[in-house]
Order: sequence, then structure tokens, then C-alpha cells
Amino acid sequence: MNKERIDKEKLDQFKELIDESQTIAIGSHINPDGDNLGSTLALRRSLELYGKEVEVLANDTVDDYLQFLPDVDHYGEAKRDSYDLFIILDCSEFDRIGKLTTIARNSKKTAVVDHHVKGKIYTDLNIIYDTAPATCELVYEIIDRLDLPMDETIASLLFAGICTDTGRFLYSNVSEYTHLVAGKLITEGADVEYIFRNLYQSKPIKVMKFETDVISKAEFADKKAYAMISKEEVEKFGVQMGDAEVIVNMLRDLDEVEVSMILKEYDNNEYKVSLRSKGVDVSDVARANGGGGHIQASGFSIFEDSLEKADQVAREVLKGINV
Ligand SMILES: [Mn+2]
Repeated sequence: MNKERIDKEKLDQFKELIDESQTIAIGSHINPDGDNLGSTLALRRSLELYGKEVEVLANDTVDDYLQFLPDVDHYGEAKRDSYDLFIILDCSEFDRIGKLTTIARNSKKTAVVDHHVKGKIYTDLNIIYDTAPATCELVYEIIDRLDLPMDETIASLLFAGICTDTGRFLYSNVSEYTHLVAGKLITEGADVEYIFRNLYQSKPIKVMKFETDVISKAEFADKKAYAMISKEEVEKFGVQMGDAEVIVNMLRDLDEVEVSMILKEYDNNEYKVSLRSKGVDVSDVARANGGGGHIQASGFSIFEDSLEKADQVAREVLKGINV
């Protein structure tokens, strides 16, 4: 059985780092998702109950669909310039923590807990296992094996993060251990009904209309799907770019599709590309283009001065993926 995976030595080092620190910052990546918020907020609460001064440092705004998460108001601006310990969760690159990099470098010690493929980072302690389906699963293991505090809120946060990063326990990296953890979290009081309702049964009609519009314009060829989303379109429907994320999954889930890609227009000439697959490795191509991620879910950014140019680049990259 694919059970606990963290080396005992690394767990002990983590405990040592916690015990010798009083002020602890937890940094999240830009554009935070459910696993990112779930893991950072859960670890914050556990370490606070353990007696530490802990902050989750905001890197971005929280998309509407994740505002229901308990403790989400603890996602805030840093109160200090440096901390005894800076823990990065759910990413293994200093680039991905954006403006928090300076605070991380100023802090006495750093550690990272992550599940992205081939993450490269130098900290005092790397707990990186790319076989874990979610950072929340690793955080559960840390809390469980180190006997750190757990309560209903922590359980709900970890459950929500595992749900979102596994596509509701669907992806191939979900193991028996993942289900065991989910069960334990329910025993600890995770509010599954509240989480499912908020994550999967509360889509605003305008978001559905937006998705339908984007999907109606998607293109399909060679077992690949491609769609492009402009800022103008997001404005037209009164939604957020974060609402587009699910579209790349919806396209991948189609019978005729193996790989899906969406291109999203952001500010400052940045165009973000999201890739999904049913099995084909899309992490290599993301890394080759300055991004990263997982075998079946990855992303990178294109910097061009027009949507048309970014569109061309994205299409070329998609063409180059062998299915
Ligand atoms: Mn994750």
C-alpha cells in the first residue's frame, strides 16, 4: 500500500525547525488554488495551536470560489520583514512566491513542502514528494506523525485541498493512502457537505454562461483541445479569470481529447497557459517554457505584446506535444 512517504529524518528536522522558531511565516504561490490555500491555512492553524506566532503571507487575491474556506481571513499581508522560519508550501521555486522572496531570504531558516515535479529550490529543509497528489496530503502526514494539533477547521481545509487537487479523488496519483487520509479527516470533523456544496454546487449562472461561450469557440484537432480567453471576455461576463481554470479540465474530460490547453490574457503582456492531460506528460513542455507543474497538469507564461502573438506561440507549443 502506498502509505506514508515522508522520511523520518526529514520529519524530525521539520519538528526541530518548528521548535526552535517563534515567528513563522507560511508563503503561498501566486494565483493560489484550493490545495495552496488549504495547506497554508491548515498548517498555520495547527502551528498556532502548538504555540507559535504564525502568518500566512498573501501573494495575491483569493478567487471568489475559494472565499468559503474557513480561516481565509488569515491570508494577509506580512507583519514583519523577516521570520525565524519561512515555510513555502505547494511550490518549489522562489519565482513562484513573487514578492515574498525577499522576506523568505531575510528569514533565519527556510523550508519547503511540495509535490510538484522536479522542483528546484535551496532551503534548509526540502520535503518534496512529486508522487503526493496534493500538498494537503503531505501536511496531513506531517501533522499526524508529529502529533501536531488538529481540529475541525484544519480537517476541513486539508479535505478541501485534497479534493481540488485530485479532481475529487479522480486522478491517477490518488492512492489508498489518499482515501485513508480523507477518511481520517472526516473522523476529525471535516465538513464534507459544506465543502462539496461550496466547491461543486454553487456555480453562478454567469460563470456557466462564460464557460459555455469559451467552450463553444474551442478548437479540436489531433486529440487536442484549445481555447483562448481574453480579458475582454472575462469582463463581458462579469466573472474572474480564475473561473476559466475549470474549462481546461472540462476540455480534457471529453472523449476525443487527450491533451487540453487554454490561454488566458493577464496584465502587463502576460499570457498564462494551462495544460491538462489524461496521461501524456505535459510537465516537460511547461518546464521548457519556463513553467512547471505535474505530469498531467501544468502551466507556463508567455510574454508577448498582443493576444494574437501569444495565441500563435501557444498553438505552436500545443502542436509540439506528442499524444
Ligand atoms: Mn498542489
